[in-house]
Amino acid sequence: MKPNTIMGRRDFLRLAGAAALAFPVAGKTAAPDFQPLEKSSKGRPNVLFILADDMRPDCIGALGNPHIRTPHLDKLVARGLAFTRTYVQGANSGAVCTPSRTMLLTGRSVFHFSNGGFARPDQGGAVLWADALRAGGYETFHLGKKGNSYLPGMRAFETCLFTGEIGADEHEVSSQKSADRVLEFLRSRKTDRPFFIYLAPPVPHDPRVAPPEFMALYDPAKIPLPPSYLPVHPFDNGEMTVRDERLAPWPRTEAVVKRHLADDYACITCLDHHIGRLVAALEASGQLANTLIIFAADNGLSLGDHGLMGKQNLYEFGGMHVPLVFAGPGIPHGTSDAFAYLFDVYPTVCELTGTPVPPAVESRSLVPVISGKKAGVRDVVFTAYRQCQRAVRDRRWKLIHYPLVNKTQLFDLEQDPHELRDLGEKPEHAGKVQELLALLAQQQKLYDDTVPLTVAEPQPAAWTPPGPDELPKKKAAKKQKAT
Ligand SMILES: [Ca+2]
Repeated sequence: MKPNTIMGRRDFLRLAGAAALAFPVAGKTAAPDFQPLEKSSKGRPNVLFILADDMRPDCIGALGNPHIRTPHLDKLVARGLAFTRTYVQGANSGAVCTPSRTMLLTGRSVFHFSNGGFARPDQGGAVLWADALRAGGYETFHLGKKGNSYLPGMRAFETCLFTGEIGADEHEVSSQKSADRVLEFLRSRKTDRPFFIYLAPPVPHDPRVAPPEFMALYDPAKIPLPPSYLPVHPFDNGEMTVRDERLAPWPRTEAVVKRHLADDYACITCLDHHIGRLVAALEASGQLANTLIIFAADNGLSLGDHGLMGKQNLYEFGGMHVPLVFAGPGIPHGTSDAFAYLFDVYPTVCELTGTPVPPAVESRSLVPVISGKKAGVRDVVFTAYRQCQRAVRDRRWKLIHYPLVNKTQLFDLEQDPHELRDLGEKPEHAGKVQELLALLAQQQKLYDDTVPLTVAEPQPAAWTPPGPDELPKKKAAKKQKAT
């Protein structure tokens, strides 16, 4: 998705500012029968964007998980629109957070920025999300983790706080202290401008600890295993011993996986509780009806699925599939199975707030779906992980290809949403594999992904886990650099 023109950042800000003055009300592409904004006295909705860190798409009660308690996210889902097929486009690093957040903050594809891996040095034309909203008349506020993100994108916010500066890097109190600081910001605001808050605490990222009252809510024995649970991944996906995968020993026992799930759920329920405090404060101050709230996560996570424990894979319940919920003025109620990329949030928020979308933004506004004008904005989703994994899916079929071991998986997601039955070697599906490999190559070309789908000397796909004497000690594992 290449923009037709690359407008300089300064030029865009000048023009965006002028456009905001000339067209202070949203809906530049809205149909006459769709009014995305419930106009306040100032005519623009506030924006509260909450970005969880490492959260699976199946960890919101209202979206079908009866084992987790998320009453406030449930309310958000009930009065909003959940995009149930939202994906991070890919990662050029084991620290999936970094490319994911860079895409969000720049609106640029992972294949078009240059922090290593397979990326190309093409970031020059980017207009940062904070700058776009600020030029559109917003007061911009950021509070999030500093590591594994995109510093220029965060520092572009008028107020940029890092969780480490307010004692919120400590995971047990991170949700609470982050919410406290946002409430302080809301109380102390002096401007008439609407706000754009970007809140990204390091939760439920490991170490998965929450205050005892939340940890006590979950008995690991009562939490079911993921449908795709396996003790060991059946082959080498190119990233078998990355930091996250070393958070649990091999084989992944049922007890260990359930413990990880319980801890993860406790951290999410704690985050949910503090989201509830923010929503209550907005309601008490009369601002809730005019505040667009968006909840998402920077990446997904495997927790025993397919024998994996991290986000360095392309399974549906793996690294790239994330939750995404919009709620607020003009947002209909329900769920959408339209394909979305997480970084679609940038142009979507622009359009919902009447802010011009910078030409350099490569993702797509979801407003045509939100407004009911279209069922979707793309037909396929393409995802990537470093040099070793590529995937493409349509509404029924999904192919994952591993170039370094020359292995291809094919799943019928209609019949097999948890990817339990690999059809890639079945002769009757050879045509479908070829069709999807061609579609994958087409998507690579579209986004300038130059990673070859075949290598000269593929490695054997068989894989044996490290033995117990090769495992890191528990404390050492926790101290490993976060991804
Ligand atoms: Ca993350």
